[in-house]
Amino acid sequence: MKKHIVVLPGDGIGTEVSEAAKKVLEAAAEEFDHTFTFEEQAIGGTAIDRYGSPLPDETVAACKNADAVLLGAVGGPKWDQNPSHLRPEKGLLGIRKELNLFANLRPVQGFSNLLHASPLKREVVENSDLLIVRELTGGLYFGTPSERRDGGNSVVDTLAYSRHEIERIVKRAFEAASVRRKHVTSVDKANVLESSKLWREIVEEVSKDYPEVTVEHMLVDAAAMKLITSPSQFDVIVTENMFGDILSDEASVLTGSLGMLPSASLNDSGFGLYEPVHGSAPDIAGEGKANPLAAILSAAMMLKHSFGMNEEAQRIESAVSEALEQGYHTADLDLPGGQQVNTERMTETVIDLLKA
Ligand code: GGG
Repeated sequence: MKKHIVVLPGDGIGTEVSEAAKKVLEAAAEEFDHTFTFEEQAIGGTAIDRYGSPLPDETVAACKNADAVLLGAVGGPKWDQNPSHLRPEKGLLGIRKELNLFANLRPVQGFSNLLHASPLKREVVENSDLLIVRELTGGLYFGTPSERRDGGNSVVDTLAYSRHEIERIVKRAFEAASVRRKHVTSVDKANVLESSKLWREIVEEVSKDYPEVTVEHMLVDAAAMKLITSPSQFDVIVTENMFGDILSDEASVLTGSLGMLPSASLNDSGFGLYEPVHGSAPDIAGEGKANPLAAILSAAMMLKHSFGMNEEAQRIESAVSEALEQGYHTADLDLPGGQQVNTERMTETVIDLLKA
């Protein structure tokens, strides 16, 4: 199969981890006789510095012509004082909106020999295997107006959702649950927010089309607590944009490191952008210390979700698992007795095991 992939390295460790994922995709293509072509484009702070925009038109056009997009990370202190239209994050939110990537899938699955890498007790982390389905193109991150008023002394952000936006993400979650353990936890703040009340109503309506899937509603504060005290009670969590952003970072504690969490952001037709959940980690950028596994696992998600290459994706996931079993790990993971390696060596190890 021939596939054209646009790579958006972005900022900080984004360049290092996207390069690692690209190398693994090249190795998978070679192993399975596919032809993957890659085209690099700018996004985030790097794009601001180079082109004066966090999301240049050329980047959007290239992504629209691609079969899939691989992204590293955006952001960094260099651009922290920029006005909001020149923030790196504007590029990431913009590309999600441009490509209509409303469904963000964030699987959280522990690897057996990383159980003690989590600060949580082993019995809490064991058997945690959940999928966070985060709405990605609505809510507070996109609502207007979002502005300062009264000479900067007051501020407004808008949390807006339409029925259509809620329905399509909730359906995605039920579809996902129906091929997993058949349980959906819908997370909201319906005791306070009007948007959450509509969210809850729609979840109830959609659930009628999936009688085999059980559903429960949970307030976001309770969900935040249960995620790290009894994570095995969750199968699929569906929630709005900001709650999903926060809960998935929290859930990374279950895997031992934020550097282990991959994600897929999909539109209606299976087109997707794939990126690690972590950000640009400016404190370690350029030092070769970054954990490439979240980006590599995101590449595996690309093969599965956008290209239907399940065997190829499985091979990458097994190679990652095997590398960790053999004790290889980057500095973010505490694996006593294992071998701490840099980004490049971790990537090479995965590639060697993929080809073995
Ligand atoms: N690879 C993820 C990334 O770059 N995250 C930085 C960020 O701005 N995240 C906000 C979000 O994911 O909504």
